[in-house]
Amino acid sequence: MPAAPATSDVGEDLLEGLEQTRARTLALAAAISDGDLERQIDPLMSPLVWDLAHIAAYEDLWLVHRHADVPLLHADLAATYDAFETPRAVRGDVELLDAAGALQYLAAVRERALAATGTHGVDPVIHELVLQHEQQHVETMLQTLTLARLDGFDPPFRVSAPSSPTPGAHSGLEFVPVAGGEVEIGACAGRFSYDNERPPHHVTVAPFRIARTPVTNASWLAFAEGGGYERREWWSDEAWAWKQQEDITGPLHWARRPDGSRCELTACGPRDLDPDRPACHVSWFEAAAFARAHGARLPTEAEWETAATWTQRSWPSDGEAHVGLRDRPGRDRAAGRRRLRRAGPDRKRLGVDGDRVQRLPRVRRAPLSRVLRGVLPARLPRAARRRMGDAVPRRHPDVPELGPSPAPADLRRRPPGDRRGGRMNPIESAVATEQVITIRSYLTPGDERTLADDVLDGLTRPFKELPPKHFYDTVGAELFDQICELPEYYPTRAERSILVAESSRIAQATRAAEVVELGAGTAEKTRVLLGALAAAGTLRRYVPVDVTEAMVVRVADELTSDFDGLEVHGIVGDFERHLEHVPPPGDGPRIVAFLGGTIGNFSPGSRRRFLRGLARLLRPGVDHLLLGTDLVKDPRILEAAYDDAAGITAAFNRNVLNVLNRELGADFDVAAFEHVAFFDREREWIEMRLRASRRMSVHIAALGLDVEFAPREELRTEISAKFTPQRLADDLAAAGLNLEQVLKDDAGQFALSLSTPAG
Ligand code: SAH
Ligand code: AVI
Repeated sequence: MPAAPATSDVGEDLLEGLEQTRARTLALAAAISDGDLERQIDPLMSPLVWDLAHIAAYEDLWLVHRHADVPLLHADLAATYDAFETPRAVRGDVELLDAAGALQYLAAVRERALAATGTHGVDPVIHELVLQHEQQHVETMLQTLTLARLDGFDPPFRVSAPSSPTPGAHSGLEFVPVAGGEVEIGACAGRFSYDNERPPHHVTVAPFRIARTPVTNASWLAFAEGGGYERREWWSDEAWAWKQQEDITGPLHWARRPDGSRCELTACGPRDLDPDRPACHVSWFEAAAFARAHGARLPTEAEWETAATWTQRSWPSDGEAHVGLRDRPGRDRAAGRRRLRRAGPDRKRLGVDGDRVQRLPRVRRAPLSRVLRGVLPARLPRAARRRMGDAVPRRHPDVPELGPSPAPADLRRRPPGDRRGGRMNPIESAVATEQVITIRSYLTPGDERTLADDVLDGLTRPFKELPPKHFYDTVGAELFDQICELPEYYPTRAERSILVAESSRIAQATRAAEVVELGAGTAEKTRVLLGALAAAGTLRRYVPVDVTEAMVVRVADELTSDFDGLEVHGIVGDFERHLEHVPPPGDGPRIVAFLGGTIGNFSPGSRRRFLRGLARLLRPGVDHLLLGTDLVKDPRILEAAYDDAAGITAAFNRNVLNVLNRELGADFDVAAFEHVAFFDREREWIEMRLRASRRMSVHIAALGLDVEFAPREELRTEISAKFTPQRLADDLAAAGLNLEQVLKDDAGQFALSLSTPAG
């Protein structure tokens, strides 16, 4: 491979990378005392001074000695700092340079390396190798520091993957289809890569689906809390034996606080689990169990590489060196060797920032790159995991040499409480660029009061009770998603089957231009209806209303991607209090959809009041209410749906106590509450309760309240009313709605009704 002049693109890029990486190495060293640098923190790891001097020795060997044929600076140190001659096991016992000596060695070698590069140019392979080597050692040092858990360690850069800029918008379980076919994998010649990645070769990959973002802590937490580590059937024999023997109950650095909640032990000390960060430090066994629990499997290497290297192999193969570079606009890609997926302006790169993303179902352009931009900068430029692509360069505001800065302000998580209605907030400004999306949040700081009021009111009653809307934090929303997939939980499938069978007729009957959906959640089933309205050519706007902001943002993202030209006006708010903010109907008829049987979560009196409020959003004879109601049936079927064998509903139920612990500083011992679900045959509703397994006194700090639980005392968390045709007709009539059609699934388990206000 010919050397490139240092002034070429490649040369500049590599030299800049070397410089940035070194700044990072030095910043890390500066954050640690000499004593901690010099001692062996963990018998498995090298003393940190060994890593530092080894970086210098390696650079001297390759960039100076091998590249420019100049003798080593310290031939006497070569053996000590050769990874094979001095293996980890003995590095704590041999004599090493002290901290100052190691830093000096680094500086002296760098000077020589730059001089050698000046005379001999940049070698795209060797310079990249040295660069990646140093980056790996920064990671190794951070691993050591994670084991050390030094008091007050606070490096001037982020040491773990940052959180998603759109909180809750991704779970790591959103799958995209990849067509497969004959693809070329392996590393191209002329660029540095490890020998296990070469040579390039063709494999045939069957079509598959793959998650498009890393699995988040929220998803992993839901898995762990939902019994993921206890469910034998998700683990292979070998994995189970390992898990039992090692007593594995979660990712490596997760721990439990005394209150039972989980936290993460980082190099900077214990931290709250960030729900939006990628889950880290799990073994292959755990990852396989997680995948199985989600009806999936881990990808093969060929699948992963196919999905992750969308355009990588489409770089010129004319011998020109583009080592490890991101594609640049205008660079000729025509000579690409990849057969099936020639990169083009309309193709996306999965897992790679910065490029255009094709409109695929459930994949959006801007948010994907936003999320990845949030995730990628934690890596050093051109870290060994090059397949994921390079970070968009963003400089640290205070220490420019330290590389990428945190996400720009408009993409950062909003501070708690900054959720004023009507004002442009960061989420709005982030999505407003799409024009077709508007999202307004009506949850104000006062909404914490609503939770507090509900808790004060509900837990001081003789029969304790909480309203179900507080189930749906990020974890709760994810658990509800899992409930919808459970074999026992039939309502979602039944309602979906009605929509699949009847949506065209609903579209013909309503000619709706807009769908307002209350408690939209993931709007999974709504897509079927929207599809039919789009096919009928009437659909213009979708207005999801949900108390979970992340759901509204995600649905807006996904649906504008799925439906060309669809306008989305999202409302983050409480459908019991914020319906006045639903925009007036545009041109054309409107459907107000209230699906899933959520109407059943109201008590009978408030149910009718609520339906009356909905009727006010509708114009008689023009607009329709599309209401999903679960039907009365065999209590055994009903009770199984709310007390599933996998324990997901139990985890969903208990999660409301986690919400109280987190939001109100309560100290519920969550595990000490049993999940109870039964069908009240007289009232014909399901009740979910949490039963105290022993006497308990719970302190709720934000309310200055102590709540006593007697042994076996129960707290009602949800009712879910089931309907007879008569009850449905009576409720609608009482709300001034004329029932036009009742549609049922084949098994007669669930009903969808269409009604319109009486004129
Ligand atoms: N419609 C979806 C989701 C049902 S789950 C389906 O049929 O599968 C109930 C949804 O309503 C959740 O997304 C929850 O966040 C939302 N929700 C519950 N109470 C709410 C309230 N008071 N205001 C707004 N949204 C609410
Ligand atoms: C959202 N709602 C209709 C669900 C139901 O069935 O009442 C919530 C739920 N609770 C337990 N499982 C599902």
